Amino acid sequence: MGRALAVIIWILTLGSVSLFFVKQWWFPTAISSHAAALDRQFLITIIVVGISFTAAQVGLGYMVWKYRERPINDRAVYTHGSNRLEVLWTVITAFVFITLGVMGQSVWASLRLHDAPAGSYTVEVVAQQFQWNFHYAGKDNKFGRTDPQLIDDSALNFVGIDAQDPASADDSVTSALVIPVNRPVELRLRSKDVIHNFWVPQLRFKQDLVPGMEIKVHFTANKVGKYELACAELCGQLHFKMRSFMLVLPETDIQALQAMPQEQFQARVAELLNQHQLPTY
Ligand SMILES: [Cu+2]
Repeated sequence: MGRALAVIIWILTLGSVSLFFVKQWWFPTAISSHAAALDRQFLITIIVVGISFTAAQVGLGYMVWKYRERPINDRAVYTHGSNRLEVLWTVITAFVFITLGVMGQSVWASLRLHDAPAGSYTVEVVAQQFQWNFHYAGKDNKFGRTDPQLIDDSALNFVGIDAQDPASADDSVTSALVIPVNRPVELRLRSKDVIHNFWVPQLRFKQDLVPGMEIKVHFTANKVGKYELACAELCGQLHFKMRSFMLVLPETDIQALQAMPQEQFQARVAELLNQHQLPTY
């Protein structure tokens, strides 16, 4: 029985590790400029973790095999273990994980802790149960004033735009995110109710939207197309409805959209969403 169990452990280990070599289920093709660095970091992490996992499971199988039950009537022996070994593998593990963390933090920080480059395209994102609202500044490049008191879902004023403010006259709000290709984009993320999470797998990052906070992230998308955008935080009963799309368009299309009044902007976005196909993966 002990031998069979050891063999099962080894087979399970081999099976699960081979999934990573087959790459049948893997990330969709990335479309952001920071993705290569992030994917490289992910690969390094998965290799380090994979080697540790394999070594631990092979060792486990070996112990199961070696100390299997045998038909001899030996008395059990007490062993205390080895403090030296305990310290050694704790230090090695800590060193490996801290090193991986330090290696990965520069990509992470470049998206979040540094200011977006000048000339970035800014979109204000307001998440709510259970929809996305993307607020665009329009041709004046100035966001109209918003006020939580003015939020009125029944009047479709989801982000509380103040119609009295002249800067808000050319603003638009859509449920899909529309951004230019090859130009830095800054998202200012906020939530009206609970924690939501912005996720486009092709961009290779996830970011929480936290009530009471404005969180900024920036990235550059480098491929025109339509991509799925999901809320990746279980945010309530209809969480599954928080699916939307991100459209990456040539700069000229963005300029044209910016110049449109809201109804036209929304109609054009709906049209573009129909024209573009999701990538297959
Ligand atoms: Cu959500």
